Amino acid sequence: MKKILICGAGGFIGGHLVSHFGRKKDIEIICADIKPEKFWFQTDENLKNYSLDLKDYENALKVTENVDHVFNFACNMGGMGFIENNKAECMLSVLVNTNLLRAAKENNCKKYFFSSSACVYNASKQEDVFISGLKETDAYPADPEDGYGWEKLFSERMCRHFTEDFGLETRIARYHNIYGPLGTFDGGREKAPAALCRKIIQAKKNNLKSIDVWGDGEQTRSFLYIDDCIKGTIDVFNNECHDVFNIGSEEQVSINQMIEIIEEIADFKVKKNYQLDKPKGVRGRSSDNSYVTKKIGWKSENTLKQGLTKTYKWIEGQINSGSNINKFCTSNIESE
Ligand code: GKE
Repeated sequence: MKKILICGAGGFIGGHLVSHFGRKKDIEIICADIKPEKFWFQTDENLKNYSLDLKDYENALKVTENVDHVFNFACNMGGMGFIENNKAECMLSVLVNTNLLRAAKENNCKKYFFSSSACVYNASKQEDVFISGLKETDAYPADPEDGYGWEKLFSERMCRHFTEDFGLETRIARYHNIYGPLGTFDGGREKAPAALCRKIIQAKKNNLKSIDVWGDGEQTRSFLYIDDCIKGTIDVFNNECHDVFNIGSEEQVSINQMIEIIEEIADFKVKKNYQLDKPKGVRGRSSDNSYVTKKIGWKSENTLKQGLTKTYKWIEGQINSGSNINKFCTSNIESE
């Protein structure tokens, strides 16, 4: 029986990975997150669940004991509204990855996964509205997103050197704006897909004519549905190759185009109140999946419309039921 540790298990992607593994009989899952368990997005009381701070080396040592595989999603993160205003907090996640790597080495763990981000990419490649997708090689020369992106790039590098110097097998995926049900949609850390679904749901519910949109709406992104992300994560992890891989979508849309898709799902039209002083991030971003598809065969399957339909329905259900699942996200800790 394999022992798998999922760090950041109370967060969005971590929670979905726990639920994916939860269905398998031949593995034992251990979960860790800094949040108290009642605030985890998904939790299974039959698993070993730790609520502790992985910035602390002693805690990292404790949770990695006798573990075969480590998945690290634990970091302080959020959408543009969070990462632009909390650069030091984001960079402190370097302590999580560093101490987990040290502990994994000390406890002879066999393999280690690090969740990186499209925020590592060089800013000069993302200045136009529509860009050709970012290739894995576009991270260097380094000029990543300030704060959050620097931490991710540094931690990628740390993984690489733990492999080269200490023989710890590491795998890295660069996620491109992952979205879906059972994630943050309110409180300040939400990313654009969830935020805009929430705003349109609330506008429809309260018969409001307009929603606030950050920037001029012409900036572009590609958004990857959570099920594709989980499949990509497993594929990257299981592959022999330890190169860094994009796990993203190639369906590049402007924020205005994404709003049109959500309007169709909602069957409700809104006016856009553009807020030019809000955090905007890069002008254009999308993934080039040619390398990951060639090397390991992974590609995304859900269209943005399919993924947003499922996300919209889940958020609508949460809002209608008055759920407090997002309450904790207003505080200062949240994982991938
Ligand atoms: N969050 C949010 N909320 N963004 C909005 C909103 C809103 O109500 N209205 C418009 N936007 C715009 C933002 O100004 C930005 O230009 C774009 O949507 C995407 O914002 P985002 O989803 O918050 O985050 P980014 O794609 O800019 O950056 C995220 O990238 C990921 C990797 O691709 C990061 O925040 C990380 O969460 C992550 O690594």
